[in-house]
Amino acid sequence: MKLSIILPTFNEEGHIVDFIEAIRKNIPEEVKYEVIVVDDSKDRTGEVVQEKYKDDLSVKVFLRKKRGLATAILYGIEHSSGDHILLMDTDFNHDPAYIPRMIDMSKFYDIVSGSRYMWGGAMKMARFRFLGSKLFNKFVALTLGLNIADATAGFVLFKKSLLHNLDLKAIFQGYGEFCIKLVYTFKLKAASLIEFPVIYKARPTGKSKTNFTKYLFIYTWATIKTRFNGRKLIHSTN
Ligand SMILES: Nc1nc2c(ncn2[C@@H]2O[C@H](COP(=O)(O)OP(=O)(O)O)[C@@H](O)[C@H]2O)c(=O)[nH]1
Ligand SMILES: [Mg+2]
Repeated sequence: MKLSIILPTFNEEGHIVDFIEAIRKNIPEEVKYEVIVVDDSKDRTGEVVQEKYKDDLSVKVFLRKKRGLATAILYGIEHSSGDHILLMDTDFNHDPAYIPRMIDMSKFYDIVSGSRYMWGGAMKMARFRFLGSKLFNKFVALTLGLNIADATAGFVLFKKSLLHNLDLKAIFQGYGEFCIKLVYTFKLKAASLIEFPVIYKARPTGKSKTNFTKYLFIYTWATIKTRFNGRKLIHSTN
């Protein structure tokens, strides 16, 4: 396995090096990996990573400096060389301590997906956001026929070959709604998926970029569109 860990960053200067170090500590010795940072920050997140890892070929940094979470992730994937992709938020919400067990599970499943809303999972934040997001995920599962508790965590390890013949430009648009479209196309491909419980850790520095109410509307609309047009996200020709 070669693992490409894609890290989109926006103003994560205060903890990004600690985060990358925590990732490296948790990758088993026998696993080859690369860390790909795609930085759009106004602060010096990308530059700090560049300086720290200038002699380390396993950490690549792209200073994109234009907003867009989903397009940043796609950019990282397009510049990756691994056969497996791991997507993570860079603020410790997604705890690198889970990486070893995700790698283990990826030997048996095409997709390994962190879940806040199954037995053992949790997210310690405003109750309104937790319940809203949990309920929204039930709506996603029902609307798209996905047997999944958490389609929007975005903490996911999958085989890169699953991206073959997907309309990646149409999937990776906007903010976190790409997760819903991606998992839907994976389901259409009959890929095997396992969810495992994750507990979100608190972000050590900086601020969340998610305006929950705004994104609830955007994600709901994306889910409805996927229900009716999702099949078009897979090209039938190649
Ligand atoms: N490259 C890039 N990363 C972003 C952008 N917006 C958010 N992120 C990153 O996306 C991840 C999730 O953002 P966060 O603010 O933690 O959202 P929350 O966990 O939903 O509160 C973090 O790693 C952010 O740095 C963006 O426009 N560009
Ligand atoms: Mg976060």
